[in-house]
Amino acid sequence: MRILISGGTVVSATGTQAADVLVEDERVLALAQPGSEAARRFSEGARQIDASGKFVVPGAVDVHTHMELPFGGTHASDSFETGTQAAAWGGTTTIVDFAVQKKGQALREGLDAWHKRAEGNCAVDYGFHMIVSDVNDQSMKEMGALVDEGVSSFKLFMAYPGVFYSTDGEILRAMQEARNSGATIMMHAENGIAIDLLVAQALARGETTPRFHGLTRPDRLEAEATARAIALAEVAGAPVYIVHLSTTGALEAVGEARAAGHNAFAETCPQYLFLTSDDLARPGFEGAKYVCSPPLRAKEHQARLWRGLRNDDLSVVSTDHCPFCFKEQKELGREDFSKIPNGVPGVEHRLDLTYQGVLAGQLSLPRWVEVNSTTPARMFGLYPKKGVLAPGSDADVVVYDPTARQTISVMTHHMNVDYSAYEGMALTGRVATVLSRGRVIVEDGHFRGEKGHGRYLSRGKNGYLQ
Ligand code: DUC
Ligand code: ZN
Ligand code: ZN
Repeated sequence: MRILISGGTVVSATGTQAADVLVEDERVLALAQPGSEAARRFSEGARQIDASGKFVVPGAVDVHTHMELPFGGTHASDSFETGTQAAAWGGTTTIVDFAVQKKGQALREGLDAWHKRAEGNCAVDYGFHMIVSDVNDQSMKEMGALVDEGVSSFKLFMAYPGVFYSTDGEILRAMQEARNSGATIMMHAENGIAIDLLVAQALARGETTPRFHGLTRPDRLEAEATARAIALAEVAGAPVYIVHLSTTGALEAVGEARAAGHNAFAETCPQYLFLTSDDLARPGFEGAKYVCSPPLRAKEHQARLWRGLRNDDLSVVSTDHCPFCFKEQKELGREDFSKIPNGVPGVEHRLDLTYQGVLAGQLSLPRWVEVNSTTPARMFGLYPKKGVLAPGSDADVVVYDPTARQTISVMTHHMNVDYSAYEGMALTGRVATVLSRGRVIVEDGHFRGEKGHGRYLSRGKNGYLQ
């Protein structure tokens, strides 16, 4: 099967060029000069996709999703089936989801359970990180074996005492193990012990509405935890990747560590670039739609996050996609904000939202590709199979229409959740066509993929440390 994607502007992390993309079976065969003899010969018998006036970019890689995550007595509302279809609609052709080790379980048990949920259900390729909730002799022994079989990153939590939380000693131990096995530790950096006190005090004062979720998780406690996580990583001699970074103070801690030569990395998410604490304070219970952790912050932080994306102190945009329906699920916390399941839906709109940053002059086009595709692929051991359009790479390709207009709405999105955090937001730019391993899975406003097309990805080690 041959596909020729012709007439478009190919955008990579390093620049733009007018080029035709030659796809054979599941792989990119070559990039060719438009109208060249090579492209002309290849086109005989090939299916043609006209990309004139459009960008042709490597499929986006979302390294932070939570399909079906059990949280607060319920489960994230997207299954691997619905969530990966929504990802495909938005040009994301690879996800790396978080398998969860529950307390008392082996890492392997948690990983097996997530394999069962995903296998045969995904529309795009998928891999796993592992959430470590129990740092002990056994789980530390298992880490190296999991790295060898393609699970090369492990998330620890400084928040959620009693659930996912690890002490500083446990974190240091896991980082030492990561240094030895070549794993990357991903950190949820919020001081959960201090936060739990503030939450209890707020509830005792009768402060129960969603905006108190934000007020009890102050940005200083993210900055403090981020600096502490980096210090522990330095002591262990291990790399650290700060997930869902949301504040200026935390970004400064990452920037200082990087300037000093440490292997500190960080991602942010569209919700921190586009939504604010004002959304959490919407009247009535509406703010529950915006409850996630870390919480949405004051608008002042956003300019600094965009700058971090430009100067690489923020290397990746991921979504932390963790949808809960407003009715029935967010509802669990109507009388008590601490019972609102944490998370916002977002897997479908990362490329489109960050493209608004390109239009606003916040990101260059190549940087847009780099933070959404190339760097996440490299950071999590998927490059150059994913994250680039080059001979031999998987033919995960997005044809992006930079002039199309759309308005985000629950009425038209494909995520299995009954609201959009971006309802009514008017955007310029839209995904036109998506290929996953050489197969067209989205075109002309139709989903043409299928459940089970997505394959499990055994990942290598962090490509920035090889
Ligand atoms: N934050 C969320 O908002 N949801 C799931 C877990 C997390 O850390
Ligand atoms: Zn987290
Ligand atoms: Zn998360």
